Amino acid sequence: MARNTRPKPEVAILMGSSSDMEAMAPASQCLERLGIAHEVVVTSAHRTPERTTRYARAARGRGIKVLIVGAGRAAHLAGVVAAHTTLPVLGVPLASGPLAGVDALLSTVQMPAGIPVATLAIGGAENAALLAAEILALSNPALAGRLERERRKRARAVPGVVRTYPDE
Ligand code: RP5
Repeated sequence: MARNTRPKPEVAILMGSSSDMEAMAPASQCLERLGIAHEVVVTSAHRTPERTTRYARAARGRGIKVLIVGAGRAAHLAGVVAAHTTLPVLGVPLASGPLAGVDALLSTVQMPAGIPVATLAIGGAENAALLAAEILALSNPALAGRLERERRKRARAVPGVVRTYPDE
C-alpha cells in the first residue's frame, strides 16, 4: 500500500467567508512559491462558531505553527481564533463592506491585552504569508535562504533612475 508522504501543513490560512477567497489568494500563492505546506480553510466566527473553536484548539496538535486569518466587516475571526490557541495569529483585515476595510482593520488590530493578533494592512495577505515564512525560518535555514532570494528578486525589480532631464 502506498504511504502518504504529503507534508503536513505548517501554516493555516483561515477566512470568514468564501467571498474572502480572492483577497486571500496571494497568501496561498506566496506560501506555495516558498515551498511551505499549508491549508486554506473557510470558517466563520459567527456562522460556524463551534467549528472555528474546534479548529483553533486542534491546530497546534496537528503541526500547524502559524495561523493567517482574514476577515471583513466586524472582523472577529482572528480574535476568536487567537482566544483558543497560543500559536501566532496574523490577522488580515479585508475590504468587503461599505467601510472599505477600516471596520475590519479596527476590529482586528484593537485586541485587548493578553490575546495578541499581529495585524497586517487592509488586504495584506501576501505580507501575512511572508511574515509567517519569516517566523518559520527562525528554525529553518533553508527557508531563510529562500526568503533572502525572494528579497533580492524584489530589489532587482526596482529600476532606479528611470529618466534624466536634460538628456545626455
Ligand atoms: C465576514 O463578513 C467575512 O470575512 C466577509 O469578509 C464578510 C462578508 O461575508 P459574506 O456575507 O460575503 O459571506 O464574516
